[in-house]
Amino acid sequence: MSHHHKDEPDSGVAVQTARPQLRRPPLFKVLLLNDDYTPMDFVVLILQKFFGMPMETATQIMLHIHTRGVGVCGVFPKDIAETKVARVNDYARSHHHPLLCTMEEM
Ligand code: TYC
Repeated sequence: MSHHHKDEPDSGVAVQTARPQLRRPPLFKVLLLNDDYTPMDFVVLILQKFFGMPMETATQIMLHIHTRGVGVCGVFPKDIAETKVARVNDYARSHHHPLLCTMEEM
């Protein structure tokens, strides 16, 4: 049972073929910025609460940010990174700290 009829004109509908390769979604670094006012303990708490770090790792990262000005909290797909940034900034603001969280494409 063929669908092809030689008398039938071409419908003109084009069907596009899919890309042969699936591309990995872009990744984003979530960053914390240093400031002069946010308490060190609060930054350590943030790194534990939102990024699942143990206290020792969180302390090392916090001290890196304090010394160098900026540090990476983790690497995530865009939507996850955006959610982390929003939640960290909301949490910091709700505790009246100026701590700033941002993201950057890798
Ligand atoms: N610099 C702050 C202080 O001396 C501590 C701090 C660390 C603030 C990391 C922000 O992302 C930060 N209290």
